Amino acid sequence: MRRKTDLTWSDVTPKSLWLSRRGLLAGAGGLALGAGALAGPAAARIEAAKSPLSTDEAPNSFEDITTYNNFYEFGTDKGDPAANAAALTTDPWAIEIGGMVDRPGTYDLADVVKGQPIEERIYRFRCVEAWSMVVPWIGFSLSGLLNRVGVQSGARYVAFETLVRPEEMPGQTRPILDWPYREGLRLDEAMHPLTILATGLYGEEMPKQNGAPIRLVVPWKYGFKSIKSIVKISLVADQPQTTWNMLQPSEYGFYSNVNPQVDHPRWSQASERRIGAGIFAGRQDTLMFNGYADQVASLYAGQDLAKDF
Ligand SMILES: Nc1nc2c(c(=O)[nH]1)N[C@H]1C(S)=C(S)[C@@H](COP(=O)(O)O)O[C@H]1N2
Ligand SMILES: [Mo]
Repeated sequence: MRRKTDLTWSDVTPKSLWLSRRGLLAGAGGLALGAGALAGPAAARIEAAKSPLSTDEAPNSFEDITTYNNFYEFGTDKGDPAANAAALTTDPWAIEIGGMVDRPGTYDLADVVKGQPIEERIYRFRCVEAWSMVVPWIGFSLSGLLNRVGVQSGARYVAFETLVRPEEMPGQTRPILDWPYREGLRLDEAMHPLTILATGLYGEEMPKQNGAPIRLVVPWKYGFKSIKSIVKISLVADQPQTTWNMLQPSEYGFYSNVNPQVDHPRWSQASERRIGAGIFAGRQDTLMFNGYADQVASLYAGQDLAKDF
């Protein structure tokens, strides 16, 4: 366990130094991590290879990423997850993988991760509420896991569910959302190399407020698609029910691709506020598919994205 007083190097290292150190380590063999010597007592480090899929935009600070969160199981204020998530038991952890797969079962977390190449993926992250961050995730491509369990030919979608445990998740004692939190992807979206299961960030195990021990990250979609603390993955034939779409289908679509041309009914999606940029920074333009259009636009060829929002 990491004690409150134990700061790790990402807490205490200025971003510029962290970035230059990252560059140095990259030169020294392609591994971004292994900086234990700087750290003193630290949370478990995760070794991760750098990825060409990372952005070179500067990551947000560890503090921004871990204190400004949406995780309604712990409350609806941005500070609630950081205040309440420490109580969540994340070890042991298992994921039930089922539906149209060759090897269904309940897999321990270690077994889920086993054999998957762990990479650092520095991604832009755009919430539907029109704020954004840059996060140095650690994880592996969801496709690697799906290939391992064997996707059967009838499967067209992947459905995900978060843990239900109201004893540890105070938000779940109230009907804020229809628990469990549910999300889903079309199979081609799930198999896309940008789509990852993240087990950490800033080179450390995933902080609980960010979705420990394992969460989805789909960087070209609004943040609510990136479901946290996953306990169930199902391969299914039909488009699954998803939490925000169930709550308000006119406002939150199944696809929820970042799209500056399709506004939310109650606010514009044309621009965004970068968390941590400072009060004088101003808003920045939101990019089609959150800047990942070159990689993902072809998935939606022939679709009307105003209709399939
Ligand atoms: N289980 C669960 N997953 C969730 C949410 C949630 O409330 N519950 N919030 C979503 C939303 S709206 C966003 S913006 C991101 C926030 O991720 P972060 O706190 O790591 O930035 O998590 C998404 N995944
Ligand atoms: Mo969000």
